Amino acid sequence: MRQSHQLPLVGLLVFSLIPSQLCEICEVSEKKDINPLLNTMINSKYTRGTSVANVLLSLELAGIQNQILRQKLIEEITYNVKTGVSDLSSGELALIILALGACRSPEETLIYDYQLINELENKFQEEIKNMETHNDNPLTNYYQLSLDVLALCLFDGNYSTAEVVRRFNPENKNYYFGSQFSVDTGAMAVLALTCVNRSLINAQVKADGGDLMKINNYKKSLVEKILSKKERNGLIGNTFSTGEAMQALFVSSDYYNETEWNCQETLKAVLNKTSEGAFSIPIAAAQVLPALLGKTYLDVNKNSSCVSGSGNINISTPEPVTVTLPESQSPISVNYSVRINETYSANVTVPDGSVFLAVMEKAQKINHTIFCFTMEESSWGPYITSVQGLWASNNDRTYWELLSGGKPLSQGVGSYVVHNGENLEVRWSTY
Ligand code: CBY
Repeated sequence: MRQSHQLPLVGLLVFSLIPSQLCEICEVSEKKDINPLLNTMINSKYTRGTSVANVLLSLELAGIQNQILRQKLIEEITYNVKTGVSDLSSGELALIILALGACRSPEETLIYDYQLINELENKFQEEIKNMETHNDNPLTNYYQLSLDVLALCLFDGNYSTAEVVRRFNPENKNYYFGSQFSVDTGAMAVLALTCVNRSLINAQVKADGGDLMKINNYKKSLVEKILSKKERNGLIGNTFSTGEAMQALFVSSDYYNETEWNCQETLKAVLNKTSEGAFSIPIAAAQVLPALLGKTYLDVNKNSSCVSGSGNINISTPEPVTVTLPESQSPISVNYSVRINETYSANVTVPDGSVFLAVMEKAQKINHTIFCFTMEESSWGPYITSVQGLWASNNDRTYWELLSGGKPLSQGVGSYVVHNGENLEVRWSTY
């Protein structure tokens, strides 16, 4: 009699547990939803300068079996390594190590053939040295320093835990651009600190108790800052930082409680952006893909190959790329300004569908003295390095900020499509 009363109760309990358990599995259910990302990565040309390592890392983590593409990417990386590791920034090298070493792939040997860990140790030291001589400013930035620590930690390189503790305090200015916390940077730091944390625990060094506690506290505070950047639509920071924020939150579930983050909502928001074509450059697709499959960069040195939960995704026949209609050539006109202390403006006419860069090029033709500029190729496309002969500098934390209607853009000059009547600006700024 008693038992028969309890049975429905037990049933109810089990039933009520199921939904919450399901919620913890936060990855795409329909594999076709990630096809736009795969197509972007597969169909790209991968000429020098694009972020090949990022794409390879992402494909390996996703368990994508496309040997032709894999070989192409590995060739490109090997070329980069052979022709000059010295030309690579610390973070670029860290990404190469992560990509080559991902999931026990046979290419891991390249890391040791070319002594890449050793090279990275030196580059990390140079970053620190630069901070000591240049007012705490690294050669690159904290996103790259985090990648460095992550790669050194995952591949048994040398780094000092004390240095990590000294540098990665969440109040450090390098986590911020202006007054804004950089979600991308914070997320990468959480991944790095998680790795350091785990290896300290594994090593069971008692004297490290203090460091361990500090690293835990840093992580907690960074996770709070990341969660405070949650938007109403579920994105964290912006479209392009959300995938990395998800990775950071996946490895930090002990640091926030269930009510603070609805992973499904974030996943849905990212999938919406994916279907809108927001991740249309390879690096954007590569950075968001692992999280959609429930993976993180910490899975890189798992002892098995990185097979996704529901088996390998085999994409020998990718879906055809969506062909964008030819741009209508009807001209549009925008207002373009360069702001240093004064503002220099011009009305510029460009074909409809043009990107920011086209506006800058047109303005330069109109008045070279005022609108001349230089740029360099980055993994995200062209990055503006100087305007009117005034150069951005990492040592001074200065850069040329892009704005529309007074608001900072979340895309670079090569991607942002301008609109008729828009007020575009490049502004001499500090971060
Ligand atoms: N990657 C890096 O080293 C870059 C790290 C990163 C945090 C990066 C964003 C995040 C990422 N996921 O890759 C970053 N940007 C940094 C560090 C910087 C600074 C670069 C100088 C330095 N110290 O290394 C700086 C100057 C603050 C910066 N980004 C400027 C800009 C603007 C560029 C304008 C120009 N002069 O050309 C711009 C356009 C913002 C603006 N309104 O001016 C900008 N960044 C943007 C939009 C972005 C996003 C790109 C998104 C896109 N679709 O194009 C970004 C993903 C990224 C690249 N920056 Co920065 C951030 C985001 O929106 N989520 C490692 C290396 C190995 O690849």
